[in-house]
Amino acid sequence: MKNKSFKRYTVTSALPYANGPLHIGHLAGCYIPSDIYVRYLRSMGRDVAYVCGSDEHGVAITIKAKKEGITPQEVVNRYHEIMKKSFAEFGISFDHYSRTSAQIHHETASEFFKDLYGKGEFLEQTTEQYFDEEAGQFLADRYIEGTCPKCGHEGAYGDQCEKCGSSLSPTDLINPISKLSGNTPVLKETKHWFLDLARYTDFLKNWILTEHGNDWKNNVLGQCRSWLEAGDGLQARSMTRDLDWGIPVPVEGGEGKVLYVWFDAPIGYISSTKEWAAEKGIAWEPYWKDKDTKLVHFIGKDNIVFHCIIFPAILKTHGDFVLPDNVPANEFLNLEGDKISTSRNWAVWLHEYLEEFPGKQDVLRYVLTANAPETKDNDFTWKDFQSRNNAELVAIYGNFINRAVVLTHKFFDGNVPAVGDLHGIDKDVLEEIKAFPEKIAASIERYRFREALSFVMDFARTGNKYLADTEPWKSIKTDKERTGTILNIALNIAANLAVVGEPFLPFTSQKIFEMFSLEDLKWADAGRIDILQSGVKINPAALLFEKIEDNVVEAQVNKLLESKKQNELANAKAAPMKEIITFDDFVKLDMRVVKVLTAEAMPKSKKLLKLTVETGLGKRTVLSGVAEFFKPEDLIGKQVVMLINLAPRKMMGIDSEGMILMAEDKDGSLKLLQPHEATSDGSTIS
Ligand code: B3M
Ligand code: ZN
Repeated sequence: MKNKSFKRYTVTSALPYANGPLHIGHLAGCYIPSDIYVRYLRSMGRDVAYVCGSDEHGVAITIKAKKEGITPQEVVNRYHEIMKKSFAEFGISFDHYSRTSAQIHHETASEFFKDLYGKGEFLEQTTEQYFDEEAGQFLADRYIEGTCPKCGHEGAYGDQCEKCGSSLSPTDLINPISKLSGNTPVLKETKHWFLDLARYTDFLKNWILTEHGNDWKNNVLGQCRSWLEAGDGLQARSMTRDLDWGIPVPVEGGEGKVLYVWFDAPIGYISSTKEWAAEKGIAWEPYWKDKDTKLVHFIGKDNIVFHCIIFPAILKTHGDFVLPDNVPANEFLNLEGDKISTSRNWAVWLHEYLEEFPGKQDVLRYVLTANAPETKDNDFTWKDFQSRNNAELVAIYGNFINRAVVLTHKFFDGNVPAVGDLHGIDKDVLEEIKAFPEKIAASIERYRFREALSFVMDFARTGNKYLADTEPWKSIKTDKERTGTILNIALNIAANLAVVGEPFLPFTSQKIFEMFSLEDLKWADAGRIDILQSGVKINPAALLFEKIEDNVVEAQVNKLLESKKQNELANAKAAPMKEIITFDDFVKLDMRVVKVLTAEAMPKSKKLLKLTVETGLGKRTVLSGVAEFFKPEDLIGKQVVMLINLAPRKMMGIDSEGMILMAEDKDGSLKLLQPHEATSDGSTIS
């Protein structure tokens, strides 16, 4: 709702699947944006519930468990803790972080299902679903892959296509393959409970396209419009699955079936709020049922259908819940020009980042916000990470704060100087200070965090320019009072910057507050030029940012390239077989075990070694392209396999009389073929 004032805010961010660690795509997609928004709301003194938790059901978890030979509960226990730790380390300031394997969530999701079931909202349908006869189970969601009927992407899952965002059913897939056995599945009857989404079309069209047609992001409206206005309309979607991991279907006939993960997961926001409220000893209902509550879901674009179509339909049907006021979904972040991929290890993992850049969480928060994929997919590059750190955080933000503090210690022994007569330049900068907080707030309120951060950086530039223009390091020589005025203003700009910068760079603002012995400053304090009173003693300058050298980011790029190479190797297929030959063709080949007598490098060749070998029929000279893989001395005395009746070839003026046989590995490296024990030179191979 435009400009409606709200009593409280319930802010959610997508529940991350507990099947792997977090990477920069997670932070950029929804966790940094939601954290910026919530920190700002708290600074504005608003009543906020910021809830999240681990998404612990679904096939992604059971596939991981099967792959590692452990239980799904063991998988989620591991990653629930890892993710919770990463969120805390990066200052993602949830009020509560729960998990969907928690009892309270099972109860809450079951209650929702029974409520819809009791209202007759489900279509109970027996349909044909894909079944893997070898694995003996139905294939739900990520257990089955195939070609997306909408965009042709060959890795589409049974419930959605990650490439075009389409929501799918397994039977929509072209050329479906079971991820369990690799076989083509068969169709088999099974009963499930379908949400007849078509029933909600009019309500959804009005609520989304009319009520929110002007305040939701275009990328979100575009996806919703494509579903709501699609020719075949909203399709009924199954809200249950033939799986043994998840929340048991709580109605007659539900044995052996569980709730679809996307039915229960968004209800996880409510369960998390319940847990949080119980711990605080307050009621949870106002945060989900009071019309004066603003509900905002922060997600990535692949979750739009679940948060804008399915979950609101469920909330609406339940009847007494508020609907999201906004769903500011981000697009995807790519890495060095390629899609971030857990399976290909093409990612910057948060735990690894912290090992390699300890204390630099704010640098990553800054870069991921400045480059956030707010309206289109965007790309993270280490070069950009380095240049933003060096040219913006070090050279502007940090340099300004540092100069103001260091000069105050140098010229005034660390005491905030008094303000004397104001010159024109002082009055101008004080006016500018007053305008920034409102400008930044307006962008945050509209979920434009990149824009808001650019205004914060402009604020720092203003401070930097004020010092450069007033040159207190010069004025001190002739006019101490004037210098004091300048530094007082500069220090108060720094204090203001810490307030408006806190949502984006919380760790840096904390350091500035400590330098100034300031606590509990709120957004309302921003714009004031007397936050730091004259005579107050400030602490020594703390290091806020430091230059990142070329070799550091080069190492990161090389690490990615190495993981790409390893991944390509792991997935590379063996060379295709050559055309079939006859036995008569084979018997023409005379392969023998031979012994290497001498070996030497060939001048002017990086690849060739010149060998003399004992073939059992006499000595031969052979040139072999193994110099990149073997030192000559490593070959002498070894028995190897040689094709001895290959016509001699002149190479570099030398007749090579035959060929040493090698195994070429996927990475192109050559391996010797040797008898497993010594044998006579000239032993025939057949
Ligand atoms: N677990 C995250 C994903 O699709 C999914 C979000 C649930 S939010 C209720 O990557
Ligand atoms: Zn697709």
